[in-house]
Amino acid sequence: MHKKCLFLAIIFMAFNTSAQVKKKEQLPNVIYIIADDLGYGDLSCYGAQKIQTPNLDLLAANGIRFTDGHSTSATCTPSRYALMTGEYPWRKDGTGILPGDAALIIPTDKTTLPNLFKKAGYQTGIVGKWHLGLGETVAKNWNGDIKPGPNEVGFDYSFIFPATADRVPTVFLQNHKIVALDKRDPIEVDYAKKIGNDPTGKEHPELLKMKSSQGHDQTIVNGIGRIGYMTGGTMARWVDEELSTTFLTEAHEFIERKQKQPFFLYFALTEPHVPRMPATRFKGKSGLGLRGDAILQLDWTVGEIVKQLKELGIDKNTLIIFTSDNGPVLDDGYQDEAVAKQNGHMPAGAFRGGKYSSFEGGTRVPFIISWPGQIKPQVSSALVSQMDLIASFSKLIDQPVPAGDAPDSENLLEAFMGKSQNGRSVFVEQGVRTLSIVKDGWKYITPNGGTPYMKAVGIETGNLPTAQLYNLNTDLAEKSNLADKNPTKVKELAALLESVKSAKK
Ligand code: NG6
Ligand code: CA
Repeated sequence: MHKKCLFLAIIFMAFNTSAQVKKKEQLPNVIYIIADDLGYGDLSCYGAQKIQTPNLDLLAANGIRFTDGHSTSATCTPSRYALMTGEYPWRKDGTGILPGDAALIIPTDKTTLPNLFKKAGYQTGIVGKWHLGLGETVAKNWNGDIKPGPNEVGFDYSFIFPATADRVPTVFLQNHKIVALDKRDPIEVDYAKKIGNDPTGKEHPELLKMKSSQGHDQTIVNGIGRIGYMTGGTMARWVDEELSTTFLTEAHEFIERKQKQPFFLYFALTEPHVPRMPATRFKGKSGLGLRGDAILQLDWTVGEIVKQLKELGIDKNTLIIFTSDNGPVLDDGYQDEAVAKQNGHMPAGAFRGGKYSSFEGGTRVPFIISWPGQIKPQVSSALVSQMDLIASFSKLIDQPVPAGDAPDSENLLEAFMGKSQNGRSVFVEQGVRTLSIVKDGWKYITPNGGTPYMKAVGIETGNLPTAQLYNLNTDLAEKSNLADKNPTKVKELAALLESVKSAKK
């Protein structure tokens, strides 16, 4: 009897482990690629005529091309906050565009997109732009271990830059440390006052290889004026022309190392954010100036990743998501001829506004999902957002989200797998100063006293002191404000927005 029990127990254990192993084998690798400031109209698969993006076109042709895919916000930090936490960023103070010395704003004790994967047994890594703060305080020692950061919110491995390409410190961090830092030349960073003796763009414009059109006149690094002051770390400073290939090499190496396990890679590209300074071989290639050249570099980079997956024979077991953190902008503070060489290119496609805007151009971005053999190629009009990935992947990898975490993330797995065209029924979009709400194609923008037009960047913000109501089903370009004609709808959506805002989360 005793022996029989033991025998059964062994059989049971063997069966159980083999079931577990099988399950793990079936889990797809996931690569989340997020561009910086890439607009809906910037890719040829989204209708761009003046620029060709063959690699992304192929990804879209083999997967789902979403036509109503969104970031939550029209700028970077809040949008990435929502992706990471599954929570609308406007619920939390301090989620606006962060300076390069900000403290970490992602909670370390809640579910995040990477720690969801990690819990399910994935190897998790981030390569690229971070912009969610580092360390416990603003004043921090950049020369020791810098934490908490990506490694404390779920990434086993990180190779990042702290904020944006135009903000100091212009260095890479590998896990907790600045790469190639010489202890004899320590780094200091200040956003309030000049430190050290490095020239600034303001005092020495003659040293600049690309002049600023607004701001960007503090410490000069690699001939480009930055936001913020830094001193030291001379050897560790990046060369902008090498930024993208450095990140690509890191991404390649991560994939190579982890190819045998299920992995989750968050690959945050820096194109086409300012300063646009692509590798020399892309310069002048698009005919649209450096912004277009940066988009060519971005497209090539994605192609190189797809190529590697095929070479390793893991392309069929790898799901790729490609999207952007917010809408596009031409002149974002440097004289890089983005406007002069626009040549009829429409970076936001048919949509009004762009980065910083409450109009659709602010948050409606390219959104592509590909998983060869598993997802049927199609175009989907489902309303989906990056914030929904936590709840959706939770189902795909069978890893539950603890109650109360990722409160605004909706399970849209069916839409993300191309099995349904139903997405969210309600979505709140965040401009710089104001919120809008979309339901059944109706969009209500709350009244706002901010400027209707940001002259420096040439973008309509969507701010108006009175209510705006658009019917996106018939008026994608938000040209016809129906608020006066349809006060009932305005009232209904205003009340709905209030209820979303006050929902206990
Ligand atoms: C703005 C910067 C802009 C860009 C943006 C953040 C100026 C004049 N403008 O304040 O260049 O850095 O912040 O972009 O400094 S984001 O994509 O990270 O949100
Ligand atoms: Ca951005």
